Amino acid sequence: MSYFRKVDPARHWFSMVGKEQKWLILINADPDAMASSMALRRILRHHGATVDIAGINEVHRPDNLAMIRYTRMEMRRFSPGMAAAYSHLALVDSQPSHNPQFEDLEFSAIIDHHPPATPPEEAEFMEIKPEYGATSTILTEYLYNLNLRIGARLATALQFGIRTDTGNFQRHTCEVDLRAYQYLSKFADPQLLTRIVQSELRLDWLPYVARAISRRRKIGSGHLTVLDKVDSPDILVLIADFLTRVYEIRWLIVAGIHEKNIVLIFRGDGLTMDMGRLAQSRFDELGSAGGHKAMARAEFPLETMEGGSLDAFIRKRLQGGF
Ligand SMILES: [Mn+2]
Repeated sequence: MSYFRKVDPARHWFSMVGKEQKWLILINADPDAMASSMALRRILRHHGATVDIAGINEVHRPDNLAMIRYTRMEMRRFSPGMAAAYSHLALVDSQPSHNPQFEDLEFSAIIDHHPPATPPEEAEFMEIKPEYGATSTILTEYLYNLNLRIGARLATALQFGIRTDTGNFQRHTCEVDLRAYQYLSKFADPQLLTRIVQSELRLDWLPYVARAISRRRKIGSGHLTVLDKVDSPDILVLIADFLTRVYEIRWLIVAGIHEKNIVLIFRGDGLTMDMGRLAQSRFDELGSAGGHKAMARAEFPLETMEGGSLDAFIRKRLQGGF
């Protein structure tokens, strides 16, 4: 049984890639884009071309940084002057109309899984498959069809790309994504994948984690921790997700101040308390609030707080809510 569809047009097109070609693969760097670019580089190099990868953005998320470090991916930062040094440009996991930095460039290849642009993009070789959860899935099909050996680091990167874009197969995914993931398991390094997935923290976030733990208090059947000012609401999300790992914590709220707003992150087991309803009933009138049973968020201007401490303010708003 064959794992994947036949990709003869791609095979034919790759067969025309030659030694004299100098390729630059452009990406808007996220795990799926990075993994896809690594796979395309593998294919183009196999056909003799020289290949570089460049990202138009800076990577900040610790798991994405871990992916770059542990897969030893080499990626440059794109600048408009770079393109002239290459004979061919490729774009993966994106389309030229998605970003002004791509718009004036002429791409020889575009491989993507976002909905096709209108009017359609143009390239010598183009494959856009919006039904797929990840571009990494398309590249896995190519590697399979070309019968190329997939190294452990590349296979792990592709798995991480598929996992990330499909939210661990919980959203926008199809059977081929699962099959690609399974096929990659033959070559991937599970320890390496775990290492990447678990790189969730940055050293400068640890003081927030310490504060969140020491300030945690019970509130009804749940828990509340209030953090004051944070550099990014991502920190609140990260701490909320981290605390849901504690068995006894059935639901919790992590609150903090970001710029001129108060942000509340709600996490629950989906059984004890409806987080979306709690957020909405208590905080919607102050700004925006909502979510679903297990996850919710509220955000409203700092000036809404009627004096006193943020902790006291939140407790007062929540009174009688559970
Ligand atoms: Mn993608």
